Amino acid sequence: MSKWDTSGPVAALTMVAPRERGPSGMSAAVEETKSDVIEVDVAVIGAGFAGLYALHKLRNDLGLDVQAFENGSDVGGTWFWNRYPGARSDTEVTAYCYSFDQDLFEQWKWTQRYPRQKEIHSYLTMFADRYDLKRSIVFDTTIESATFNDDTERWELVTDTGQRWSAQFLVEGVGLLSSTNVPNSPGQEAFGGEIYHTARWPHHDVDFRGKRVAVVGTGSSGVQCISEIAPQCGHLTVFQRTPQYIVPAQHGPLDPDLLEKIHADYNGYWTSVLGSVTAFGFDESDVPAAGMSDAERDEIFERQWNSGGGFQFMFATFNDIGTSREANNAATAFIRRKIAELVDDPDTAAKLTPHDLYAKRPICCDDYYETYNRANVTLVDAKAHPILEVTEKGVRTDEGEVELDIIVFATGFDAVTGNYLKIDHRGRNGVSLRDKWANRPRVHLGLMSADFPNLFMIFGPMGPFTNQPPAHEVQADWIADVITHVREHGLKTIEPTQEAEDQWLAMCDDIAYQTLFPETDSWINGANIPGKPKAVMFYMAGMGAYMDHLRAATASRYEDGFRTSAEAVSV
Ligand code: N01
Repeated sequence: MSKWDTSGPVAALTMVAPRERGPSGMSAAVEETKSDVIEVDVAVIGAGFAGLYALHKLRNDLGLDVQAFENGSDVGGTWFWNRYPGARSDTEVTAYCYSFDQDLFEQWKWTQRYPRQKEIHSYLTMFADRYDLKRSIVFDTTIESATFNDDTERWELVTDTGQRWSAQFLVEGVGLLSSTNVPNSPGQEAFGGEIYHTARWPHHDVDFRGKRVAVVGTGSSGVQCISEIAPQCGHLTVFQRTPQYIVPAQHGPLDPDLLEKIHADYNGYWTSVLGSVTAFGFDESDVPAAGMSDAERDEIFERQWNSGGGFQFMFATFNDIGTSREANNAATAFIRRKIAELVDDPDTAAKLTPHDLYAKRPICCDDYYETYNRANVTLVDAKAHPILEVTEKGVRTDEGEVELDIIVFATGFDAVTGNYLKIDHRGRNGVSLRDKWANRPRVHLGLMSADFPNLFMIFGPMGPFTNQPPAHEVQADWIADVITHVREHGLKTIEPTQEAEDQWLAMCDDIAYQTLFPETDSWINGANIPGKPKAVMFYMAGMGAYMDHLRAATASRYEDGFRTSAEAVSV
């Protein structure tokens, strides 16, 4: 049983189970040399989609000595932690997987269009086994600090278990959406029932039968678990702070025609995925909604509503929903009408109806609005009536106490920067990453930060706002090329110049402010975390355009926008 299995409220609340350290997950060599510094070529942090591929690429393809670290007790990253009821990918699975190995793609049989957590976790386990990755991963281990030694020009890592490692290169795939956001309502310790966060779900089944359950939060995690828990429990109370626009997923078996199309032209399929804006694998629209009649628009929205998908609704219908107020208003008006049609009680429908822009990460979920027609579901407007305290029996708002057996926090993440800032990174001359990013994250190409040589962030801040697995592969391949370049040219370090980093940031801002995304508060711009600076954290021009920047850096053989160790010494 995993050490992360939690059965009581306190373990789940603190999100840190007591450490039961033992030899499991740690190689004998590591056990023996715990007090010594162990030297490797590359340290990889994280064993999710990103870390596993980076480990494979750098160790198996490049032949480097690579050690990976993972704070979970198994591979999977997001798909290790997010085991809540209803957890599944909302990206069509043919694009939510690795692309580099066609045999792997052909051999692994996905069962559904949007697979559940268990199936994706099995896929990643199979991937780790297929490429013999686990022997290079230390599990149950958190990197606490990463310090660049100016004399040796290597990274020195210290783990929470007291191990010390030294690596020339540090590759971090620590997760865009991994560092949990847990409300600190007073009284949580006193609650007599069970408390869970969706992203730290226990490994055992939670029995909802006959129970009074609350779900707090209605983002992607919340809507999935609300739809799944409602039919199982006694009574469900949903605490919704901000309503969102939710379209159906239209789950079902994988479309055999799509599979056949991919088999017929495997490389062509992935070229089109990587050349698109979202890298989601569907045909994006090149038609603007602005200027079309309402009837024409509604016909297209209706067709998409019936074929499902959140990104599809935003990007396959028209090409200007994220940029044009007129197009955005047309989309929101359509969804608002659907809510009114689907929800029986007009007061509940009114509470579920958003009035802001459709400019958060789009959500899809089947039967979401219909769930509120169930007699055992109550919706609370948590903006008007926030949870004031958790009591022994439930939660208290200004309307009184709601008695509960189980509280589920679906309250999201300190996204994008959260896990990077948990590690005490010190770059050249002791410069702290936390200080450098105090006002906003600063990362060139979403991959490297000035004064932090040889440190690579897969899906770091200022990277593309896209489907992740294909983008991870692209970034890890680019990192592998940079590392090869450094080694083949007898260099010791490489890092972006300050000028290049500043230019990248300015360009990301410029692009983002041409969209509507900065105008709504969400994890995309850090606005969901109290006190976190609100800032653009993505390159919003799409995957195809992003790849052009990576190709340009490679084509310049890292002359443009980078400095290497010899230059660094003389600066
Ligand atoms: O988190 P969120 P998420 N009291 O930040 C509310 C990916 N993902 O875990 O909007 C009461 O979107 C908060 O309210 P508000 C995907 O990229 C993918 O759901 O801040 N409520 C909001 O309703 C997704 O976008 C998949 O006012 C509080 C909710 O909690 C990203 O992860 C599945 C609160 C948080 O929504 C994040 O999704 C799951 C408080 N104190 C996740 N604090 C799939 O592929 C926060 N909230 C399907």
